[in-house]
Amino acid sequence: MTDTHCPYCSLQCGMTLSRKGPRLEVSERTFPVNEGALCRKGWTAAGLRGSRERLTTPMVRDRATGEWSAATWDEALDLVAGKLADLRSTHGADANAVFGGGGLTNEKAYQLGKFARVALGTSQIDYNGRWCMSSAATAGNQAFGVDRGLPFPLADIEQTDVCVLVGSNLAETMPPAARHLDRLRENGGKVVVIDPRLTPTGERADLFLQPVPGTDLPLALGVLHLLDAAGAVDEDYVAERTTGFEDVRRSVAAWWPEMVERVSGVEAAQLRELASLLAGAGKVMVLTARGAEQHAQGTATVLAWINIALALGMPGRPYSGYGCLTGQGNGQGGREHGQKADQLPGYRMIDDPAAREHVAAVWGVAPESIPGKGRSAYELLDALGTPDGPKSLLVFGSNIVVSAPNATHIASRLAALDLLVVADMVMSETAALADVVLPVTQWAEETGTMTNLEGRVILRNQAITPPENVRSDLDVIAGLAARLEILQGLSVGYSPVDRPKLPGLPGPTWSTDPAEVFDELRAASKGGKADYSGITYDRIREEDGVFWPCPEGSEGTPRLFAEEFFHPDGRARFVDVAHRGPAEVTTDDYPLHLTTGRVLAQYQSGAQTRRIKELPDEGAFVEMHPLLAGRVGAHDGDPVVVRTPRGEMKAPARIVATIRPDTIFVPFHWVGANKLTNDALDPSSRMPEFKVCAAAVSA
Ligand SMILES: Nc1nc2c(c(=O)[nH]1)N[C@H]1C(S)=C(S)[C@@H](COP(=O)(O)OP(=O)(O)OC[C@H]3O[C@@H](n4cnc5c(=O)[nH]c(N)nc54)[C@H](O)[C@@H]3O)O[C@H]1N2
Ligand SMILES: Nc1nc2c(c(=O)[nH]1)N[C@H]1C(S)=C(S)[C@@H](COP(=O)(O)OP(=O)(O)OC[C@H]3O[C@@H](n4cnc5c(=O)[nH]c(N)nc54)[C@H](O)[C@@H]3O)O[C@H]1N2
Ligand code: SF4
Ligand SMILES: [Mo]
Repeated sequence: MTDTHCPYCSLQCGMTLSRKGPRLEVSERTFPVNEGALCRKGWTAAGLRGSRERLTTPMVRDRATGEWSAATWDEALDLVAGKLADLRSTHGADANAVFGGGGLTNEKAYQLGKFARVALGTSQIDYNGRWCMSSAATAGNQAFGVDRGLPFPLADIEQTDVCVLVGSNLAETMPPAARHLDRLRENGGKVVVIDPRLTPTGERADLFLQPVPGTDLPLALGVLHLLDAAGAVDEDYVAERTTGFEDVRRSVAAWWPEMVERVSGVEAAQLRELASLLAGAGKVMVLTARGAEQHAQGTATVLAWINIALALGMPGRPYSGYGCLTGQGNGQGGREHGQKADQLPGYRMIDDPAAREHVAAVWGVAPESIPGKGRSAYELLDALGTPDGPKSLLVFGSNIVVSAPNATHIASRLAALDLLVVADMVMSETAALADVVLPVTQWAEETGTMTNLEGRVILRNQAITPPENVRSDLDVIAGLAARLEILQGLSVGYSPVDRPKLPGLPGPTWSTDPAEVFDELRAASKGGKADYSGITYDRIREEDGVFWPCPEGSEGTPRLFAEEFFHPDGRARFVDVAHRGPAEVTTDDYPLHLTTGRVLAQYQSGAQTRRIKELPDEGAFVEMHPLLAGRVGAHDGDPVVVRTPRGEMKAPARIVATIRPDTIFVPFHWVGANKLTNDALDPSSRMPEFKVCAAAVSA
């Protein structure tokens, strides 16, 4: 019996794994985040373990014939490292690129960032978190000076007075968390849900608002307008703990409820109801998720909702404030330790000289050898195989061709590469396009830490030995780094090929032991915003996880902002934001809003969950309102075609009265949805607009 955590979402529910012969069995375990409960995906997570779908040998594909052949690890790693070194010597270090994932452990994310900067010497590394919560991260940094998704434990929800969920379908995307909403209501609190679809989460709401996709920003401006008019602004808090309110106050003055109604489709009366709920509450929590964030105005939208929380004086007060419900298993830790294009471990910035110096010392390299900022995820993929772009891509933990926006275009960029390498447990749709596929261990077969949506660092313990010939990501990284050092003539791993090694630098090490890598990560994060230096595996085991920041000697920090925010002056910032609307507007040819998202039983690109027999694999569908179905002549269950300016897909209609008549919804767990989505990016977070574009549907 091994105590561990679920392989999937950011809740990181505690579970126990036990061996039943060759099989692995999941059973419940008391852990504060899930209190023993798991969703269907968690209960069935061991299903991939014995599955014939598991990759068990490195595979190399012949480009001419398209045929796969099995290779030994030495053959595969020699081939990859040789090609990487060639590309670097011909085109420069930025010819090689790396793509990581928010599902990787902290140890892997850390080592991947270091591998890119030190072993490859490339600036070209980013990860799928750009597609997840990056707009909330950017907004949090701007407003509070730090980005920790939830600045309080999740269970604090139960003690607030009003909880506003903007674009979250938590009842289906983190089901054990829905109990907090239920208990909040039992305690007499109110739940507000804002979503173009009445979801199982919306069904739990005391007040449900159903806006046009992409209009959460004007909604927020309208709410703040009403709060200010009602005298509900906490002037003392605003004066003592924030800056920038006057500009915001001026700009929301124009957002009368009737104007908001015209833009968002939400009735002025409902807006007034929300404002009076908020004005009368002592404690308010505003939580955003992908519905509000995955927009070309995602950062501005989150900032507008943060402005409401600040104006009410909530952040830093008990059971109050703003939070982002991060999505991936390690969505939080994955954005802290350097797999992001502009970042070094400990949430340090790569263009900060002090940060470079600190991290270089831990890595054993010269600060000037660390490259600068690279391209963001979508821009990186978009540049692949172009004259100035990378010629190779190493993918760890993402199924790009299913989950990237404008996916047909991205598939063509992958095809233009000289080398595509995918490390995965299964032959995902992206792995199937690779030149080399490397079979890696999955969660139960390795140890590592994850940081859940609360900023709680938890430990996944290895429960079972991996299949023969399968290696961990840390092994793959170490194997490639060792080969690159030899090929590049770098006995001490000093990265720029053309510079002599500096005396006195020990050079990097590439441990394959997660505990050793974690110790190095602790040192690298020390003094950074996300300081893990006081966290140890033993402490995590004893304390049910430890919240960062946790410098040495600290107990950890479950709740942030009680005294001050993370900006140098200790104050939070109001940021004045304006509404521009979605990047793509509806036209006569494309009269509908298309939005995309999730269903309970599937996870992300479906690479893992579509291979688990116990989970229903129903395929994509097109959710539409009966009025729309009547207009286009669609019948429930019959195929319809959805078109956008980028492509089309065919899937059965699912006719429900719970969606706006002007909006259709397609889940993205199956190939198709992302042939339709728009690759317009948020100007600061570089988040693509997954949640709205213009579409047409026909029967
Ligand atoms: N079952 C399941 N659970 C998951 C995942 C999964 O794939 N499957 N993935 C995990 C990950 S990585 C993430 S990021 C989270 C995501 O968790 P959520 O954000 O809860 O999930 P989504 O379904 O993407 O979007 C939430 C809701 O946003 C609504 N929405 C669409 N457009 C808009 C809009 O313009 N405004 C507003 N207000 N709402 C809008 C959708 O109708 C949807 O109900 O889930 C995590 N949990
Ligand atoms: N249209 C639309 N598109 C979306 C979204 C949306 O709402 N709408 N949401 C976006 C969001 S929020 C997210 S997070 C992304 C997620 O989309 P992806 O980045 O594709 O995420 P996954 O499907 O989880 O892919 C993870 C892959 O890595 C493998 N894997 C899992 N663990 C490991 C590991 O430890 N090591 C290695 N090497 N491989 C591993 C899995 O088998 C799988 O193939 O999708 C985004 N795309
Ligand atoms: S809610 Fe998330 S972490 Fe919990 S069992 Fe389901 S997928 Fe796993
Ligand atoms: Mo996500």
